[in-house]
Amino acid sequence: MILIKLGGSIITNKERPLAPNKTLIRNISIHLKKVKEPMIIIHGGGSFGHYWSVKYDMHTKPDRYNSKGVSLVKNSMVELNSIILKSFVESGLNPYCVPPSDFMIGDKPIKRKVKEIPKIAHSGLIPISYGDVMWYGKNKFYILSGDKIMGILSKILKPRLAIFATNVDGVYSDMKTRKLVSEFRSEKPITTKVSMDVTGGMTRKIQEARVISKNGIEVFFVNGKFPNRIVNAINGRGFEGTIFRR
Ligand code: IP8
Repeated sequence: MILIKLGGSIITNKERPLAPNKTLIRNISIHLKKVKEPMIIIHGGGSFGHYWSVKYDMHTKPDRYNSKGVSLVKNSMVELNSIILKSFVESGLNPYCVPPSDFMIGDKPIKRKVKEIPKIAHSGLIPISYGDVMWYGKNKFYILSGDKIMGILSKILKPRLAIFATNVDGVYSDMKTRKLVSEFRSEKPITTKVSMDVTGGMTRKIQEARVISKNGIEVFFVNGKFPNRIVNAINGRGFEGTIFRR
């Protein structure tokens, strides 16, 4: 079983609010049709969820955020998720939406619920979850990122591999020359000076990837703009990207 995170930067146009990248979503779904192994997909917020969370100053920290903001973030993620579900169906896949509120209470996973998700994947459907705004209790909400969901699911489900598809080729040791780091060993401290991307999104992904790989799960960073790289990473041929290993 494989976990795949489709970054918001590939499924949406981050430069424009509420702009899905329908062509790439379609192209990714067509490529995923070639995968014969059960998989679980997580997607990010891109110019949907992030657009509204920035506007209403909402973060990963549980807080009493503006109710309209909470509602708009939630609705925008449902909308982006529906676009993806529709595209998957049109490509002949059978997606099954699993919002994180199905397997989380507050900021904790419900293990029994999480363990049901791969069963759905083994039945021939593709469970799809996404970063979301979550009820925390005591009138508080928080933003749960898709990267965090990758960490939570990996820890409980121990997938064969976890793939982060982003809009860059992998982790660069130098942003100027775009020199790619081909492999990270999680037990070693990072010695190379890693240039993070502008949003800081890559920092969080690297942290999450290191935690996942410490548990013995291989983590691949690939450029999702070339969906064949996702398929190659799964099939173990001609891999282009960065691998995190224990
Ligand atoms: O794009 C965050 O998910 P991410 C989703 O994986 C929201 O960080 C609601 C902003």
